[in-house]
Amino acid sequence: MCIIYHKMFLFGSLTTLLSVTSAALGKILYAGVNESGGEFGVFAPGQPGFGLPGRFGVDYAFINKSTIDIFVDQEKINFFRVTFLMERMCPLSFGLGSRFNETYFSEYADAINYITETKGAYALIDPHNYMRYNDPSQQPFSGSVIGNTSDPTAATTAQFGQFWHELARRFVNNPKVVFGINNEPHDMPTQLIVQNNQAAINGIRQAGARQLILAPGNGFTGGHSWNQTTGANDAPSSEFLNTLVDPLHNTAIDIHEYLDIDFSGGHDECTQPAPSNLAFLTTWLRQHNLKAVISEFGGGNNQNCFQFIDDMLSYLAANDEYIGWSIWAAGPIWGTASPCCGADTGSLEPGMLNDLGQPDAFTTVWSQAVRPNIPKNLKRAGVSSLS
Ligand SMILES: *[C@@H]1O[C@H](CO)[C@@H](O)[C@H](O)[C@H]1NC(C)=O
Ligand SMILES: *[C@@H]1O[C@H](CO)[C@@H](O)[C@H](O)[C@H]1NC(C)=O
Ligand SMILES: *[C@@H]1O[C@H](CO)[C@@H](O)[C@H](O)[C@H]1NC(C)=O
Ligand SMILES: *[C@@H]1O[C@H](CO)[C@@H](O)[C@H](O)[C@H]1NC(C)=O
Ligand SMILES: CC(=O)N[C@H]1CO[C@H](CO)[C@@H](O)[C@@H]1O
Repeated sequence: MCIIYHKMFLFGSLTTLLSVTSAALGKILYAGVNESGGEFGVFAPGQPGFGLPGRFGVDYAFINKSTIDIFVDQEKINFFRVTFLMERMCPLSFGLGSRFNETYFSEYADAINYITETKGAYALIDPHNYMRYNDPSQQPFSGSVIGNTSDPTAATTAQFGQFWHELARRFVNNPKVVFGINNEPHDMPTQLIVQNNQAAINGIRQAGARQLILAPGNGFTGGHSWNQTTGANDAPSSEFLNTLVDPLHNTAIDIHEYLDIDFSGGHDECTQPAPSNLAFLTTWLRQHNLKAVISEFGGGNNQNCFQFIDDMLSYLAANDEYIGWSIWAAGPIWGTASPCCGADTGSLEPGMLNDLGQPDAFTTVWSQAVRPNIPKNLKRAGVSSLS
């Protein structure tokens, strides 16, 4: 309680004390939640193509507008990461590129426009594809790695650039979108991630879009492993992610950081402290004059995790290198399932129950550990940006 009070005072005072406090105080511009559901309904080992294209509102859905109302009107957050599946946006019969399934796009655009235009919040556009395309049946491991020139069935880096050019073109006049290049690349050369990221940035800027871009690294873009090899000896993200070129200087690093033993978000116990695990990343960001958004993190329904989440969000608020965060996850069709942090935690969708018939993580994790850390002075207007 004491800590919370202190933090509110600091944020409330930020504008008046700017010159005194800016060195010590970070500036979180975006705070919010993942809206997951657009990628659902395809997991079926051994059955590639299962659930494609899928049925809107049955196999997949993007948001519940009433939920968005609760988060914006009552919780005062300003940031939603909205997932979709590239195999639905670009059906396999079209291939990855600039030809979209207009039905799926319009369903997605309706969610994005509701968040941004009706509610005035920022929406992070998230192709939830692990930098792979053509077989989501065993995500995160199935599908050809984009740009793998040894795989004749793989989409090319150029196609990925065309895909982003088209997506950005369609949102070019919406200042409140943020472009997340891809969810959690892993087990691929880090140099190829950078090539694909660069193709996406080029496509977005060539479309005339000026909004904030988030670029992921390797190893599921984990912050704790930023300076480590991941997969089968793939180079650390820290060796390459600083080489991206954005002519508008409006690209930040996209980081995921879970707090359980293996950083997966699969366990209900929190044992990995974010402040020490992110220390290298923070220094690297500062050295390269870069910013980061933690677009996925989470913790289970227990006091220990509440403390770990509070420690993490306090750390992000205190370090200028971090400009936003969104917790995993709410979404309209999780039901009693748990997107993160043990089977009994439940989702962050307001008003739902967990698998035991008890209130879900919106009532527990969100109210105990997230709500007290929602800054009062989030960015409310203007083109999404680093400041
Ligand atoms: C949307 O959310 C509202 C408010 O929590 C709830 O009453 C309603 O049942 C939800 N609709 C769907 C389709 O889940
Ligand atoms: C496009 O999406 C709609 C809605 O899911 C689906 O009915 C249709 O078959 C899809 N078209 C293609 C070519 O996949
Ligand atoms: C690229 O494709 C080749 C041939 O299918 C495969 O052996 C290799 O593992 C792929 N590389 C990655 C990073 O997936
Ligand atoms: C990565 O950074 C951490 C924290 O600074 C440090 O303890 C660790 O030794 C570094 N690992 C490598 C491989 O450089
Ligand atoms: C840690 C975590 O919750 N990861 C999830 C990321 O999103 C995919 C797709 O919805 C889930 O399958 C993962 O479990």
